[in-house]
Amino acid sequence: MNGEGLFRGVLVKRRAFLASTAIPLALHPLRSWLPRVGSRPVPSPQQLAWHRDELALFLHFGVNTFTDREWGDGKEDPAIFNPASLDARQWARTAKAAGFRTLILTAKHHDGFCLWPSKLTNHSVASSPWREGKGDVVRELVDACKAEGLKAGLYLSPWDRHEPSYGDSPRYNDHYIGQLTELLTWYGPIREVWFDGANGEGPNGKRQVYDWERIHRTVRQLQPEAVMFSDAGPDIRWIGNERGVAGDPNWCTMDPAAVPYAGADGPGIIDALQHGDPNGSVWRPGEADVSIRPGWFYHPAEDNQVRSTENLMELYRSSVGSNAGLLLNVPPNRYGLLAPADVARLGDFGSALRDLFANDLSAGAVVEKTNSYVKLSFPSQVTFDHAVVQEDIEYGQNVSSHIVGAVEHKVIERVVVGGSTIGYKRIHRFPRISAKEVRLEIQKIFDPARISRFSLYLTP
Ligand code: FUL
Repeated sequence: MNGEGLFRGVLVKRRAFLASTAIPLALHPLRSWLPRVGSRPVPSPQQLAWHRDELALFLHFGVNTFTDREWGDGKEDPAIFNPASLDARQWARTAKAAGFRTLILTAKHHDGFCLWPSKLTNHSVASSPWREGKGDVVRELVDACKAEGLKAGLYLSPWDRHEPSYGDSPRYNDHYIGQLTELLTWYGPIREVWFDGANGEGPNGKRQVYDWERIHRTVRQLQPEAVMFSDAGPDIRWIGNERGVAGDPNWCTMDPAAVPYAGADGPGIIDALQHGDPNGSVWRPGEADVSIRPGWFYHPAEDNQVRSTENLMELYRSSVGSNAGLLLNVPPNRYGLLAPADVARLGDFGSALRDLFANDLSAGAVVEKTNSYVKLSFPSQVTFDHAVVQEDIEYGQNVSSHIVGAVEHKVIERVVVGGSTIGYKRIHRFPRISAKEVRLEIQKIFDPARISRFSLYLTP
């Protein structure tokens, strides 16, 4: 994980270590470093629910699945879309069993082919032989989510390489809002709307200018419970890479001017997305989108390149465990099913997550808690290799530096691991250690921090 191990292995005298924490927080010298106290942004109820969901499954599916490409050119014949045994319940069951809470489907990718029978184009499932032109993948997704108690989300690519009006900005913007309106009014609750910033030229040679303000307004009006994702939020921001790795530090707050619109390019943008901004005026946490395979769409040649369970666990630590959401792409194949290798891997990932976090060792400790530290005292030595820390983000994100220390022998306190931000969740992994006393020390803050969890685990 990024930044993990900053202080790993550093030995300090117990007295010196304790001295650094003994000062009441209000008098702590680092307090003068605070740029601002109070009125820090907090999450909306929808954002809070999104944080707690942690895991979402991304489903890239469409004509590219049948052409073996990543980006279609919009000239694909709808007749090629014909999944032999599409079963959205299989997607939802697999996701649920592995602990995922939301399914996000590419209702339209850059090729413009619509997985629902849009009234605004013929380039859709209505023109394909699948279910004799009466099929609707969005409907099947939504129904499957409902049946499994999951949330449904949709990706609607603004870049459309098929639609003739693309590039004629006002006309295409009307078309796009029309498609968005279909998706957000025909299918009941949609909980995440995912906007990609890709932006090209239309057949007229002009670059399309998207009307983001109108797009966001439309979503808010039609689905007030939904969170909107893009480079520029407004609710959830892109984490700045497609490797599933959040920045260190990673703030949920952001300066909206740093990334003014989806697809904005230039110096400092990736940095702003990776790290957020401790002084940012809006709550806009990062989501890490990453694929279980090399490509976003299913390619038979990648069947033996599915990420390992250990790699997925590492992704969990570098995203959710670094204060971001994880949006893991698992693309349906040409049958319209998640491929056997992916299903097996997701099952193993779910079990590994459950096994790792099944036994919270801190349950057996006497807990001493102040504003600046949490001390766990055990009746006898415990052995652990993970620490999970959470801030109560309902009150904002405030910690910018912390360490975990352990008393291994009577007089030596060892700094096990150090880190910067905590936020919704911070997971530290380190070589096994045995101790009778373990402390979380909050070193730098913006406002007084509320630590809601300090747990220890041992990899089974
Ligand atoms: C990108 C797209 O161009 C990729 O095809 C994929 O959909 C990814 C999630 O977003 O910007």
